[in-house]
Amino acid sequence: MEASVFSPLSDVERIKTASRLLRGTLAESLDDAWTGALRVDDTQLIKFHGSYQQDDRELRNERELAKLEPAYSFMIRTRTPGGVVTPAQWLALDAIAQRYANGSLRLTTRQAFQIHGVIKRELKPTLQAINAALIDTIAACGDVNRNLLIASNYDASPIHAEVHAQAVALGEHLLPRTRAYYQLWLDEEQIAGTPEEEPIYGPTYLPRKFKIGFAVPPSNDVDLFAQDLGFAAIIENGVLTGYNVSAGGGLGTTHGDARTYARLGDTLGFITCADLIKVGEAVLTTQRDHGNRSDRKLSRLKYTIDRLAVDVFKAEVERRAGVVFAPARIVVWRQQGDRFGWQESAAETPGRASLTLRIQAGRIADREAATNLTGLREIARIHAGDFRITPNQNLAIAGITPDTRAAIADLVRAHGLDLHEHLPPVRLNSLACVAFPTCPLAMAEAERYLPAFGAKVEELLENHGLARADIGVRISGCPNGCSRPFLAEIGLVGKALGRYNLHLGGDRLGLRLNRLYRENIDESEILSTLGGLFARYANERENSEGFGDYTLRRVLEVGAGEQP
Ligand code: SRM
Ligand code: SF4
Repeated sequence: MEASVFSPLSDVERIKTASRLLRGTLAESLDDAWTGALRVDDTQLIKFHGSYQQDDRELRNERELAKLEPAYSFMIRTRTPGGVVTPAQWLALDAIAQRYANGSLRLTTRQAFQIHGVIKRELKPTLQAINAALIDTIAACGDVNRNLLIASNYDASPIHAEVHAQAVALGEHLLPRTRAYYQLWLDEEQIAGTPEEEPIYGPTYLPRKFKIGFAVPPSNDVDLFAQDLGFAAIIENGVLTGYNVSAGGGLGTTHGDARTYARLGDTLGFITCADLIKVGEAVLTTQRDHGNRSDRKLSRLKYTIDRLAVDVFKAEVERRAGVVFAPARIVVWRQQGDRFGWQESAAETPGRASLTLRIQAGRIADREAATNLTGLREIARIHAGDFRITPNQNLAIAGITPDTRAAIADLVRAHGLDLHEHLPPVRLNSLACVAFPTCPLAMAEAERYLPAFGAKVEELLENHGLARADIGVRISGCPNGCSRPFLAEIGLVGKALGRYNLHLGGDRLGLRLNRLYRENIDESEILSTLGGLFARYANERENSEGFGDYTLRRVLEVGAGEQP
């Protein structure tokens, strides 16, 4: 481990250093019945355990006037690599959400579950219940490698399953080794004098969050180039021979801070499967030792790479891994997003089918219009396969047996889970982050705004004879970009309540960053701007030109060789 050259260290570095491998004073904070909050330093440490302290932002003023502390509660995020859970695990998470949280499940853009609204005294029982279902939350948040994003449809071919298994092995290798999680939440005894260390991370972990994705081309459903570290599976003569490796992707920015930017990963080259873990660890430790530990706005791997220069970074990874990158193999990307509806069985699971459902903004709840949560509970009771969260906040019911197929289809219809049969493409391929009321960083609505905004865009498209246009729309409540809006054909990025920056020009494959087109505009201006653009697109597009490509060519007028 090499000493950091950055000074002064950020406060989070001080907290990690003093934490005794992520323990801090969490035990004392949890025992303190006088407040619903943790001690300030512990609010940073609890992230590594898979939870964030939040408060209901809509109750802030009212509680302040009543001289009450904010309505503190906790969000818990699972570590579910590739988003796969069994029906029994689904039922357990559902029951946990009813008993301890706000009664809904949230599917995330990184194939995890989030539950919101857990109060402090119920954090421990909630985490115990999650672990009893054989799911954990270790490293789901914090300055460590996060939940792995893995190409969905992993039973589509034996290759998908192989990639999934190799990805999971890398994820396990990169898990923190501290026993703090087990001692704090699961009552494991701490044996005095037992040495404990973090062989990969060291005592201060990484400078910042670290994200890995695995794609199986031609599908880029994981938005591979938005990841700190990306692996694109290379299949030659029907065999998985290795991966093209990309590094330095990341989307978070800060309004008005030109030092921050969204960036796509650079392709470093090809490695064989045998070198996957060595290279994964080398990229992570290079970032551990060279990342900025002074200014957290500039500490992601993308900034480290730009500071060092890609070639220097690549040479350092090769030195650490003892692996030389071969030239990258040619990869053809043909699709992004999810394949909705029924997929018939793959050869290795004869007779079994899967059904991918549209879940708007990933929220599974019972509402007057549709009882999605109940429907999925009923399905979990009879389903013999598993459930898979897609990287786009949707849900696949995978491995459906012939004897349950009709019953599952009936339940899907009865509980309004059949949006994929009714919504036009523009509303199937949209994402929205959580934002209000729980996200402390939200500047504008996202999840709660998506259905209404989607309906208005749908109407606009219909008015211009574009009802079937397949356009990707993504809304984030702030420029951190949790719904990956900077890759969208139409991206809305929150600026203030009811106001957004409008970004245009992404492609439909997640291979190009979009550009800021209009700043700080409200709904009426967004819709009138889009209406005008749709009218032009309807008349001026060439052949099957996508909306993002069209806006790049005719609206943003980006010339060849000058891609954003
Ligand atoms: Fe995110 C912070 C939600 C995917 C970039 N993100 C947050 C927090 C935890 C707010 C906070 O720090 O207190 C949000 C919690 C909201 C809530 O109430 O639940 C939050 N992020 C989410 C989720 C749930 C969005 C969703 O609607 O699905 C996604 C959870 C993923 C998971 O399961 O692990 C989520 N976040 C992303 C992605 C997309 C991705 O990873 O593919 C990004 C952009 C890619 C990237 O990391 O560059 C993303 N989230 C951020 C950032 C900006 C990081 C940066 O480099 O600047 C923050 C803020 C931060 O870290 O300081 C953030
Ligand atoms: Fe919160 Fe911003 Fe992420 Fe949305 S993009 S969940 S508002 S941090």
